[in-house]
Amino acid sequence: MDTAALLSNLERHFELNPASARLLIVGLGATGYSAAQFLQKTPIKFAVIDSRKNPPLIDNLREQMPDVPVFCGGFDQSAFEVATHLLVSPGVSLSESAIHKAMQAGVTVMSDIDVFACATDKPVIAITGSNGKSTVTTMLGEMGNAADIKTAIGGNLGTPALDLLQQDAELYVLELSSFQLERTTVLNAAAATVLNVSPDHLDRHDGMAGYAAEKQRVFRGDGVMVLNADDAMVMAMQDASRQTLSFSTQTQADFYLQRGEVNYLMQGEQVLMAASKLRLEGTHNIANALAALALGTAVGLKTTAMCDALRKFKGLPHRMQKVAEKAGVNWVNDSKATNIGACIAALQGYDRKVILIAGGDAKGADMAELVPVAIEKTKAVVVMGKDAQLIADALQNCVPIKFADNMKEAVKAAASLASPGDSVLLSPACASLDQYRSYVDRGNKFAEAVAELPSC
Ligand code: UMA
Ligand code: ADP
Repeated sequence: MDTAALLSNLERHFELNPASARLLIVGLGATGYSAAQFLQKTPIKFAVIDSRKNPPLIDNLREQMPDVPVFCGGFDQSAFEVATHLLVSPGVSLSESAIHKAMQAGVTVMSDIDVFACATDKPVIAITGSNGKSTVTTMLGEMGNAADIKTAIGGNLGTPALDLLQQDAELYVLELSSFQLERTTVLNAAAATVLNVSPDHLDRHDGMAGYAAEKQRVFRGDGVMVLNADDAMVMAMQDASRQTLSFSTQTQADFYLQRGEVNYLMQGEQVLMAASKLRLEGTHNIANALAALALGTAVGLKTTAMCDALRKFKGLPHRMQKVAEKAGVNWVNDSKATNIGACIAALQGYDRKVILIAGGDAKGADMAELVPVAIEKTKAVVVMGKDAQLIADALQNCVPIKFADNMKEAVKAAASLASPGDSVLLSPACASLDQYRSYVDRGNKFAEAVAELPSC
């Protein structure tokens, strides 16, 4: 799409007149930097603000865009006062007082996803949910490319949406977080899904209802809605006037798991593939595959190509990844389980009790939800991090608990509890940022600590 079409879309949807608009990019992380790079190629005047003194990309910005005004070290109200539009990064809360005041004064808030939507007329698949987003987004990328459709994947997954435009793809697959959706108004995805809703980010949203409402925004527009028939909160989002495809591992939906001597992935009466051909563990990954098949079907991808891609897909690191077998004990890294739903799904995949390592920042979630699955599926739980005590309080009297100060200690404690044939699962049910740079850092530290254990 050319710049004229982009500007016309921005003017139509956001009353953004390139001659008079003053856009302020709030947050200079991956999102803010990609927005600056993109806007620099347009006549729109913009500035950048970040509350950190030295945001990581400041040097790149100053070097490549020396004329762009940058404010660091706080949210200076005067920068907000001259702005007509704010492009707010997902990590910045809309309840920040400077943003709140600007909104009250009539300034328009938008997201990088809005600008992306105004900049492309190619089909977009939009994926949100509490868990499985990255897995399903990556599956669809492989499916699209297997079907010879040039497919670009990104968004919350890592590559900011605006950077994807450089790939000039025929199909875009976006993983979207509740923060991105909360400030997005014009994305009209050809197919969209809320994979599931379980408690997460409750420290930033207005309870579960508020969190689910942000997720539901993924369905804005008139594309195909892909719904999880096993999740009541998702099914409540159904709109009878819209084209819908459902998926389920429990009942006969449009795409479903047929259980029998051999379990099959089905589309109506048609057998798509045996579930055993998936290389990923756990029923939740069968749900992910069914969701990806439904989304791909909605945009016209060929079934054979999609199934080929699924058969080859090995999964992403830090999600139920076996890192070692030591002294007959299996060590599994599920560091990406940053909320309770992911931890529950991980535990439910086991048919014998495991030793669980959990903890970190619970983000306001109620750890009591872990009790039934902990009783059924854990032999002992090692807790660590900021909310270790919260988890211990919830699980005391149910399972033996051990405290650890860091990953090395947690791994040692788990090793002392494990016998040959056991599995030790790092599935923290919490964010990592209280002790680690990211879930990747946490998963790597786990693998390193396991590598240091004696082999027998
Ligand atoms: N900032 C402020 N003030 C604040 C908060 C942040 O100035 O109060 C600044 C920070 O100093 C920083 C910038 O804003 O310089 C950071 O922006 P950001 O936190 O929005 O992060 P980005 O680097 O733009 O990355 C974001 C997503 N991060 C978040 O939503 C927190 C990335 O998702 C995403 O990959 C990227 O955009 C590209 O789309 C990461 C994530 O952790 C993986 N997501 C959360 C999750 O999956 O649970 C939602
Ligand atoms: P997201 O991008 O939504 O965080 P990922 O695919 O990265 O999703 O997986 C995150 C965590 O959730 C991992 O621990 C993974 O094992 C678990 N998970 C993946 N899919 C599902 C699902 N459908 N339901 C519950 N948990 C899941």
